[in-house]
Amino acid sequence: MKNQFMKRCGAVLCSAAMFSGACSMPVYAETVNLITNSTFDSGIDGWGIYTKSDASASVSHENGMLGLTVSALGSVNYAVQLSSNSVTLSQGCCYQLTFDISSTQERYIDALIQQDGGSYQAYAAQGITLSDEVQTISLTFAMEKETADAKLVLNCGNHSEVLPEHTIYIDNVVLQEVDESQVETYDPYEPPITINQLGYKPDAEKVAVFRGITTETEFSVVDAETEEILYTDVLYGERENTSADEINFYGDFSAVTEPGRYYITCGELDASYTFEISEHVYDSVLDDAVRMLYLQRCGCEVEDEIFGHAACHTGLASVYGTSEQIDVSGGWHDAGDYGRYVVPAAKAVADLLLAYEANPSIHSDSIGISESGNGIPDILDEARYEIEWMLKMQAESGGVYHQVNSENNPGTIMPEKETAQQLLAPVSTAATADFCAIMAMAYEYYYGMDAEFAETCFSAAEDAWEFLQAHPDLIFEDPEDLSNVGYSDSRDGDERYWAACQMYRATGDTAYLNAIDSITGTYYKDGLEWHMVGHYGNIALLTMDGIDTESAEYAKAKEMLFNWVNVYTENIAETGYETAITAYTWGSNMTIANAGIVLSLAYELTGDESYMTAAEQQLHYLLGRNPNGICYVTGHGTVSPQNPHHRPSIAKGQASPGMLVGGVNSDLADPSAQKYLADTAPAKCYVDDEGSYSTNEITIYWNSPLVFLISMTEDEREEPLKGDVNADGTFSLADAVMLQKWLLKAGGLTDRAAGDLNEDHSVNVFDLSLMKEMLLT
Ligand code: 9MR
Ligand code: ZN
Repeated sequence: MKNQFMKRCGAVLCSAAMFSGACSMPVYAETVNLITNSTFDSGIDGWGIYTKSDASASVSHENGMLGLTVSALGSVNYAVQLSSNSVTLSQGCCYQLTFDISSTQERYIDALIQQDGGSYQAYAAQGITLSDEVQTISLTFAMEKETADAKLVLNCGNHSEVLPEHTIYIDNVVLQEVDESQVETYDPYEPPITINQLGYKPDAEKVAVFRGITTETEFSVVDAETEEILYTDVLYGERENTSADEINFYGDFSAVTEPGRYYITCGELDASYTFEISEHVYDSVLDDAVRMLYLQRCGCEVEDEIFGHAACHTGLASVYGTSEQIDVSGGWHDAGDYGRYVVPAAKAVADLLLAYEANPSIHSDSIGISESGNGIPDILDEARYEIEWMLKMQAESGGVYHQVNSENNPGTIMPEKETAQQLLAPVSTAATADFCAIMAMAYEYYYGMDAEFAETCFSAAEDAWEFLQAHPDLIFEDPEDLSNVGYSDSRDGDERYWAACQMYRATGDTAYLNAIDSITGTYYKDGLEWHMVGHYGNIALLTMDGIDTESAEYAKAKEMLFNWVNVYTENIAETGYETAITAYTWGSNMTIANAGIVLSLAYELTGDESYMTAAEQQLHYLLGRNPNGICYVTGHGTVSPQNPHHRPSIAKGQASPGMLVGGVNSDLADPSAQKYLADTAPAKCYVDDEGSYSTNEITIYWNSPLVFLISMTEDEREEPLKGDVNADGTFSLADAVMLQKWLLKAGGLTDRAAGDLNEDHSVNVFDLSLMKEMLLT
């Protein structure tokens, strides 16, 4: 077991002694610099520039360096390219590129080793933030593709920054073959038996996915405390999983229902990670996933031992194209960056409100946010924090500003350290319609606890609605001179549909029903994503009290939802890890959570339990039963992301808890993904590196569907019996022993929530002393 544990710590970036495509030569040839003019001693021969027609740049020879002066950035990152002479790279060999670089202007560029001709594919890539200080960049890579001619290319065009003319200086460029042991690779441990690392509810279907099977035919479930084999069964369902490039088998242990801690063994394979069976397995990840939003709060002091910070981004923001400045402080930072955008915020808030509606008792008032203990479930307090910010984003016209952000993203600093002027983008109809839908929801959800606030929200929704009617054709485009923009959405029919559905649900007024009918495109009635929100409209109708279930609107909403239910069900039957999707793009973990939500709604509407099982399978994927064998939520499960692309986590040198990362993305859309995943099977394209924003970033609207999914799949929450950490129904010495072992990292807790005796939101040594005191008296 010890050895296995060592291997399990292998989910790190390391120098690859085990690199698979090993260099064909026993010892690497010689250290010849493949760059012909590397020191620019007598000129810049051998180097060239390319500029797209909308860009402008020139090269010069200055102080023994090459200077690239960029006067116009053009529209794309490769609009200005500096490139070296052509070199031949041999398949299976390893190379190191080093160079010195600085710039008169702080900015971002990409350095690529790219095919010279053909498809211009990248063999290696690195993103670099330049400043006037000279940095030595070093990039080591293995040439895994066929032998080909290549070049060093620096993409110095438009990386979404507005920049004045500046000069980039480069010197001492060396590209040479090196020993393969110097190549950094990403070689994480892949557990042969994958399970939901958090565990399973007693009555859930429980199926482990196996790989690397040679002769094994059976598996066993072992009690982690007693080491006793409790259950043995046969493996079944051999299946070729092409997207993960492996053969899968399955082991069903649904028959094990007794609460406890277990692991699975199978012949010579490494045992699975230990997991729990308990009614409360997802309580703590749910609480943390909501609290993550608290940690994303902007504009107020955030309290947390590690991630707490003073109020940030509190200055007035400038309204685009005017001299006006307004207060839009508040809300949540969207993601790993500090922008605040209405469009993705709407998805996040909708998910939270729907999560609450789906399962009120599961949402406690003690997750550790400022409002904990105020008698209102924290999830509603947290959603309201964002709603109040959204209210500030509404202009007098009723239209809603699309976003607020600084001109450039800051470095990896805590938010209160970013003091740059905040800029508001113009009003967009997508943001206005999303806003209208959210305010109509807020009216409904908060009426009972704060009628005045609810009325404020409703009147804001009406103003937004008026604006939308007055601007049927206003198509939003990001102004060209506004940098750092995101979430552009010029197709607003789906947002308008959602707004109409929520306004109808809030008022019962047939005028809104007519508005629903006037939106005919099927495309508009689809999607639970930031840019496609039609299903939120469908959900509003399908779960509305007193809706006419015979109506055309209801029928259409149901048809739209079930179109996807059918696709998902087919995919689940065919994919190795019973996932509802077959292609992995940016934020695939959200797509999987969304699919789980749709499936659980199908269960609500039909009572067919197979849909609920299918929904739970999506949760199992997110929490560990996946080709990478990782629990994608930080701070939960046995192995979870350590290096998310998230500024506070990078600033503090540790992953902030409760964040669902974007997950597998086979498009390799960032330099880190390109560097580490070039040869990786599509369903495994994920790298736990802070540079991988296309696989390892976090967002508010990836966490929110996780919260919604858990709320849909989990049963109602009963208050745990205080102190009963082994969940055997009584509080006894055995609980103190379990807690003590857990504090010594020598075992787990079956019910963590029951251990928080002093209700300080953490389970620690103080709870143990309290427990001992209680047992002695
Ligand atoms: O989640 C967004 C994804 O759907 C897009 O494909 C991607 C590229 O445009 O952008 C994602 O959103 C990012 C946003 O643009 C900036 N903040 C971080 C977001 C998550 O990566
Ligand atoms: Zn902030």
